[in-house]
Amino acid sequence: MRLSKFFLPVSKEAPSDAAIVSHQLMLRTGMVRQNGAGIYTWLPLGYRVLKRIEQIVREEMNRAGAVELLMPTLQQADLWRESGRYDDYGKEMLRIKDRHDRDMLYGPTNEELITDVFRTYVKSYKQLPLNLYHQQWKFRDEVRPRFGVMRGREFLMKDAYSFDLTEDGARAAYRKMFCAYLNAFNRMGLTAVPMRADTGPIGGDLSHEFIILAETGESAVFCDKALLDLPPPGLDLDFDADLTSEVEKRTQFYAATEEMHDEAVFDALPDDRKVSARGIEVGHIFYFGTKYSKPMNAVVQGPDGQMVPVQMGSYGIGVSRLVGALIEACHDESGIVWPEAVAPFDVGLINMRVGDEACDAACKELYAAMSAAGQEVLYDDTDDRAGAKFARMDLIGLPRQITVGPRGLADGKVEVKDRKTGDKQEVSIAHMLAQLKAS
Ligand code: P5A
Repeated sequence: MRLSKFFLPVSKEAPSDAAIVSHQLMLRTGMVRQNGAGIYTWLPLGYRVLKRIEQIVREEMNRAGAVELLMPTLQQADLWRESGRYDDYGKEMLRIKDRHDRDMLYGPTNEELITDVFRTYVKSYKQLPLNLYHQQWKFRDEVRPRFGVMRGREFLMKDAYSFDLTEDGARAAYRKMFCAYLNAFNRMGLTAVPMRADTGPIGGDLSHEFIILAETGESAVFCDKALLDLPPPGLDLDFDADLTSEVEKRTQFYAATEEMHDEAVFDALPDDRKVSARGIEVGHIFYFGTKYSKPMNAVVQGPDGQMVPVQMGSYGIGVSRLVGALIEACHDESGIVWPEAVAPFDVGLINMRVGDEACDAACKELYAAMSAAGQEVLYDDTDDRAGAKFARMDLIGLPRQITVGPRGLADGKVEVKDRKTGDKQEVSIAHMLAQLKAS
């Protein structure tokens, strides 16, 4: 992508109304544009990151055996009357009337809708277990939308719903999601800590939040340091196996959000293992049994011929919130430092002298070779000053920067900079092209 043809409205000034660094950086780098309280347009740079996160989540859900579909954003109120949540949900639910005066709502979550899909098609235990998920926009009329996309009103969520015949089956489904979540966040370059959590309006008695530790996090959290040092289950995990030990390996350590905090248990930990911090909730999983299937009559025939309400759980990831959370975790004084897996482009190619025949030709050749090798390149072909170009590349945080200038070119070399470490190396173009061809 040529920068001269891209749409990257960066600004020098830190916006005055953005209270945390991720919100400031998302506005400064032109990733999002606020259109109303908690409502955003995803501009091209931000949209690229959102799509990369969505794809990692998709791959890890699929690996764990979940099946993707897409439900609508607008729902009929009738389904929510069946479950009893239409009145319970309160002011966070945006209620709408259509032209026929029917009550509709913009979905804050999809338990009712998916239960309706399930009861229409699934009648026998032989079709179980089943886990269906989608990534769709939600609307919650939050009292205080803030911190940019972290607490929006319209936000993108991945929500999965599991269906099992028995409670044991449902708990096994819960463990799969627990492990898949750790792998997904790890692939994004994040350490997410699973913590016992309150179930709120979703319900049930078993629930974990996945928390990224960050000073600007909205919730106070408490955990055993030993939990932070554990590696994720790994992408070679067998999701058909019993995952009890994988989960227990982690749940044996104390970790709780403020609502579930047990002062006495935490105090008993050795001092050097007590972590009392703030965190960002990037995921939340629930087991709630028959809370929706019973009132909505989602029943299946068991092996003994009896009809029983299906056992359910639901599993959410804040896909758009993750963009902010990632920036909170990955930035320095010059701007964002994207982990490779979620970066909007892999490489920033800087032409120091646009219009110079040799510089233009070298950039063109490198751009073509990197693209052919599957790398996404943002090519700065503008005639801005060198200082402005460097500052902008640092600000938007692409993992690698390649600078092509007349001085290096005289020796057949370009400068390669690692955004994270700041390390710079002179590399021969011929060598780089040969490597790209071989990759
Ligand atoms: C689980 C999936 C649920 O809604 N039903 C379907 C369950 N859980 S949740 O915890 O309420 O939300 C799941 C995740 O969505 C993100 N999130 C938000 N992101 C941005 N702005 C918001 N206002 C917002 N509210 C929730 C969080 O990451 C949460 O873990």
